[in-house]
Amino acid sequence: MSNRTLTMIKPDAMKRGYAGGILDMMINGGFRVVALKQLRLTAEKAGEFYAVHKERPFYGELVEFMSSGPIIAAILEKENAVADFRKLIGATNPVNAEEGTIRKKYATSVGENAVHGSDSDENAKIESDFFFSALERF
Ligand code: 3AN
Repeated sequence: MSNRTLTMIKPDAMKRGYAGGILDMMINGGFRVVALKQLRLTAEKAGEFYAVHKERPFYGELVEFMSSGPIIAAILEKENAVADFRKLIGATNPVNAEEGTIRKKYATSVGENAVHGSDSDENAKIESDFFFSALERF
C-alpha cells in the first residue's frame, strides 16, 4: 500500500473559481501537499495521460476538455492515500457522488467532473512521474 496519490483540478473547476475550495477540502480531508503546479496540457500530453481510455467513445472529448484550459496537478500524501482520496472525491458521475464529496459539491457532469484521483498505487506513481521531477517534491 502506498501513501501517495496524484490529483488534478480539471479545467471546469478552474474556470469556475473552485480551485481554492477544492484544495481546502483536500487539506481538511487529511492530505498533505507533496508537490503542486498549475499548467495547461497540450492535446498531445492529455492524450498521453489518458492513453488507457484510448478505445473508449469519450476519449476525444476527454482529451479536448482536459487541454481546454489550465489545471492544477498535485501529489497528495496520507495513509491509504489512493483509496481514501477516491472516497473524498466521490463517484465519477456526480449524480452518484455522495454528500460531502468534492464531486458532489463541485462537479457538473460525468465528463466535466472537477477532479482526478489515481485509481491504484501503480498509476499514482506513473501519474506523479508524468507531472513532477524529484526536485519538485517535498
Ligand atoms: P475516474 O476519474 O473516476 O477515475 P475514469 O477513470 O473511469 O473515472 O474516467 C476518467 C475520466 O474520463 C473521468 N474523470 C471523466 O472525465 C471521463 N469520463 C469517464 N466516463 C465518461 C463518460 N461516460 N463520458 C464522458 N467522459 C467520461
